[in-house]
Amino acid sequence: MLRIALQSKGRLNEDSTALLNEIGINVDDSKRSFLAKTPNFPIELLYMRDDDIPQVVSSGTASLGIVGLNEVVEKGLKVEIVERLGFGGCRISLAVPKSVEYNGPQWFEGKKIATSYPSILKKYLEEEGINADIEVITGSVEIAPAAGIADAIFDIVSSGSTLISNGLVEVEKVFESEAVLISNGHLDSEQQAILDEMLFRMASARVSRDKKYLLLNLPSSAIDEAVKILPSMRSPTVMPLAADGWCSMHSVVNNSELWEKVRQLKAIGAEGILVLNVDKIIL
Ligand code: PRT
Ligand code: ZN
Repeated sequence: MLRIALQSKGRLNEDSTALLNEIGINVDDSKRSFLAKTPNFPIELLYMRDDDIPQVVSSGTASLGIVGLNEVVEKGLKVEIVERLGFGGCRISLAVPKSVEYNGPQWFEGKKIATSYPSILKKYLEEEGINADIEVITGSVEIAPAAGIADAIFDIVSSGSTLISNGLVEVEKVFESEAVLISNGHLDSEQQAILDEMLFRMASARVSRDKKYLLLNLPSSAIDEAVKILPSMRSPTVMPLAADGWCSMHSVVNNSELWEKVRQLKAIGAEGILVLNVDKIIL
């Protein structure tokens, strides 16, 4: 049995649950309790506030956790980053009131900066050789300058609209974050095998996301040219059609290249092109 700590509610909850479901681990979010078992996979889900996840993983209460890299780095506890998960993307930035004349990081010298991420900010200020006061605030950091609590803020930004609506301008992007899978590195062999199975499924799911399955009819004389356009996983599948001189070709292509491939295939006589979503590619 492997216990995984997840955010109970908030920005990462939905995507964390969706990731587990995508890799075939059924999570019934509607009926969940603080500690929930999954019916078809040997893991236990521990739901909690994101701030507490690095601590419960580092202490061994949970073996794994899904949390923002920002929380992991801020807490500075001993955990391993097993995998970057590609959701929950954001940055932690310095922002100043739009009325000030900003002239680079030295502007912050002697200023007061409000943040919920004092340790990441302290490291940045040290690296830049800036002396500034750090005012730790746990919520609504963006109102600090207007409320007279601080001269500037250091906070999470994603679309940037919260900054704009509070009359602030993002001036330094200090830290890039996304959701990560963390471990305390103390898994027994059974737990490691469960984690390996999860990572294998995640890798397959990730590869499948960008792929499309392509089916088309082609004059048999154009097979060689079509194989050059569609290298596929090994080589495309070719099957004869009932009509003489024609074949059907099946292949998997990157979504980003789809329309270019379609154009090239049409140019060599491909017809009846079908594009299907790929659910899973097993690596
Ligand atoms: O209750 P709990 O403690 O579990 O949750 P929380 O309120 O501390 O965190 P939550 O759910 O807001 O965020 C969880 C994680 O999501 C963060 O630690 C980040 O890793 C990640 N994340 C991604 C974000 C954002 N995007 C984000 N936009 N966390 C917070 N925000 C805030 C931002 O600070 C701003 O105030 O959302 C607001 C809107 O952002 P804009 O730039 O889109 O306007
Ligand atoms: Zn939190």
